[in-house]
Amino acid sequence: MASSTMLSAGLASPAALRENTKKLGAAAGRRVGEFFLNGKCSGRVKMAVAVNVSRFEDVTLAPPDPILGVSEAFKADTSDVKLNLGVGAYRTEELQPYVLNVVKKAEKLMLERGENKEYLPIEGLAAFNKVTAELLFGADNPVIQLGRVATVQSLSGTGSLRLAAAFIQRYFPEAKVLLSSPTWGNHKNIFNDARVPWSEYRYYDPRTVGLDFEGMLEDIKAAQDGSFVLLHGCAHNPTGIDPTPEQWEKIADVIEEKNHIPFFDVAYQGFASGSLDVDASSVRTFVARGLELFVAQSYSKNLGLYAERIGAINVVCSFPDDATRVKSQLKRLARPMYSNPPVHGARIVANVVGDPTLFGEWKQEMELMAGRTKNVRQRLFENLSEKDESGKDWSFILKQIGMFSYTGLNKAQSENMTNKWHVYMTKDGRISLAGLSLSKCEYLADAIIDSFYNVS
Ligand code: PLA
Repeated sequence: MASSTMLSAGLASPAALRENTKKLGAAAGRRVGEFFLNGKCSGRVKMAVAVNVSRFEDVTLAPPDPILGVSEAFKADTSDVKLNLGVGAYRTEELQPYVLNVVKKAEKLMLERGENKEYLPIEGLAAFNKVTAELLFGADNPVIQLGRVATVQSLSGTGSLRLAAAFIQRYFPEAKVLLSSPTWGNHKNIFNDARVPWSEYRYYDPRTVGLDFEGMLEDIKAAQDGSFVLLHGCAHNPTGIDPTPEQWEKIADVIEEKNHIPFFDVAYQGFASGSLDVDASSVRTFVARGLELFVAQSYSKNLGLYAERIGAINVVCSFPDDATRVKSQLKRLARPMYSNPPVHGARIVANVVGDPTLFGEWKQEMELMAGRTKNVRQRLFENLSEKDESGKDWSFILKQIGMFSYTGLNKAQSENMTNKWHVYMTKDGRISLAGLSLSKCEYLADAIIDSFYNVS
């Protein structure tokens, strides 16, 4: 059958081919219009009718991703001194990627057990879901004991956020999401693609290079009741500026007063302070007040599982019954999106967190990663302070926490960092300290000072 079809297509006259293409184009056009893109879509493709005209003519070239695109540009640079401070990925002092020893040990165990590769259930690996919620809320937290949390393993932090966004779009169609200004760039893409409207609340104050706490509270207060408020659980990306415990309480007061729904993005638990519990304290503060909330979790950074795509979405509900229904709908949304999540990383997390020895070793390795990042932060501050003859106060770098430093460099200055100094970073002035070594701090300080004072 197949070969005869191919043969007849091969022998068809050009006119017949054109006619066929026209029919195909028309049929495809209907399908696109009626079924796949029901409603408005800015990127709609006009169907081509002639053989030598591409159907993809109207597809415009997307710009490189502001974060992941930096790694692509870095790879293409042949300079010896180049430095990739773009994406938040931990490197050793030798600037090499790091696979945690506990991950290697867990993988060895998995290999010995000869585990299979069958599909996971839609909600993911049960052992993973159990430990991930415990790690976040604390194993003895009543919300866990009472079965008030719907936990679904998803495709790392991003996929978990996207799944929750689809849930919000379906069940809270009137609601808006409030995002900090600035925030991780992909948040906007995620909610845009899920067709969830968003607006921003003030967060960063360039005058103090700190938190605009009053502005933040004012904007959260001014938003329509019942909005979702996206909060970075710890190590705010890109600023590295977190509220203090007292400020978190005040934020919770306003959110409670306005009947808003907190939505935490926890991408750096354990990586900010070096302690899993300290970094989860913002979330736990809100849970202790009996609030309903969402938390997206990621194991990319704290366990170095970047490419394994391991994370979860947790929805804390008022009653166990709600949690059961919410979970069933999260599964309903996940099934046509990606069917079910990957097993390999989920087993690694379950083995590491579920085994007291490996768990202890993980905490040590996490302290080591967070510690190295802090040392680099300190050294960069010292180098900048020594080299800068103007007496500018660079201590804001020390007040920031986590993988990143928000340098205050503008777009042109950040471009100078890359074009002149081969320092790859995002154009908002963010640098990943986790990708920096002590020995490169001096070079980086020279680059920052040159860009800061010689480029406006
Ligand atoms: N949320 C925040 C706040 C993040 O910073 C990141 C990752 C994620 C979620 C998603 O991570 P995951 O999907 O890998 O779990 N941000 C990185 C990488 C580290 C990125 O942009 O994808 C960054 O460089 O900002």
